[in-house]
Amino acid sequence: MDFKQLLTQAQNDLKQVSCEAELESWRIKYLGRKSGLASFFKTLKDLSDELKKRQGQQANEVRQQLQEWYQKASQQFSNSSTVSILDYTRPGKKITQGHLHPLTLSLRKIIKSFEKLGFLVVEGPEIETEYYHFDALRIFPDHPARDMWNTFWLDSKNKTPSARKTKKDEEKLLLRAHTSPVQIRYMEQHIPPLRIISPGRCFRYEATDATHNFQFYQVEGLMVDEHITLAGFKSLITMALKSILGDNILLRFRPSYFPFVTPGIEVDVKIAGKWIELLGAGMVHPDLFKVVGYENNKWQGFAFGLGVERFAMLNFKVDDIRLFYSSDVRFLEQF
Ligand code: FA5
Repeated sequence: MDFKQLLTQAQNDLKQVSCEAELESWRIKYLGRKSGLASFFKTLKDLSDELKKRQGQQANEVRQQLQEWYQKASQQFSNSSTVSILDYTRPGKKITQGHLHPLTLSLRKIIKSFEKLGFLVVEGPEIETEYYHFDALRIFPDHPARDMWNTFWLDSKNKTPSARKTKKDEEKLLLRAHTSPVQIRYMEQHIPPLRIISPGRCFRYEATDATHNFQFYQVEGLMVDEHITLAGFKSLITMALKSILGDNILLRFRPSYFPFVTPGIEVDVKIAGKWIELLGAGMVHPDLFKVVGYENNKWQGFAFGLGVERFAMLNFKVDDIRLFYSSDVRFLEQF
């Protein structure tokens, strides 16, 4: 086989190659399984030992040379092809942009409207002790009102003895079913006047329906000062709710019962001919002030706890609370 001629021909052919497809044909012709060189390697075994050695070596060198040329050329094509596939005149790919969850949007709206009224945002733990969640709020063991908060109790045995620093830490643990324990935690640490809201997740061991979920958000509110009245609360909450839901809403204040307020009320809003309960509220029970060590008879306060999902349902006209937790993109994309 004339290796010299083969190399010259291969080199000349390579000069004509102008795209990747042509280079591939070139590779098949000179390095492929059916190439002249490959056939030559097959005949090598029939030659004498001396010829086999000499010609075999030459053929190997030729193959190496061809492979080198091939690699160089294919590298050039891959460099230039990245440039050629970029067509700046084509319209770009649409990037789908993420956005906030409707509950986050509602929560932010509620927080903003209370911040405008001078309320400070504070947080409390989602895992609570029986003391803060029930006893300090006058919901004593065996009190029928405990049934109002269907509770997820936690296995507190897991708590290590070193983590139990005080008597209160030995209490049974639970997932909070309302944000009211934050009232006690905050008042223990601060003296009035105070004005706080506390947004957060709550959990209830109950069957779900269109307006109830086992997990939901509440925003707790607490204002303590001298000369606080229920009338004052009514005007403040009306102002806040109108700024969140619009000036045209109709509100209804109903008497209700919660052990930690006296008197207790509930506030409903009328939507599409139906009254929907938005929040529970009332004047802080004087026993709570005793529990946190406030001076006798000096302070009054009001507290409220509102359901964020109910707001989101009204705001976005969603008729089933469970949709917020479904992670269904078809639902979420609408906000
Ligand atoms: C309470 O949880 C009281 N802590 C509220 C309160 C605070 C009263 C301060 C007085 C003073 P209630 O269980 O009614 O009350 O819940 C308050 C609001 O949370 C309800 O009006 C409702 O909007 C919302 N909510 C309650 N349970 C659920 C649930 N399962 N799913 C969705 N929202 C709920």
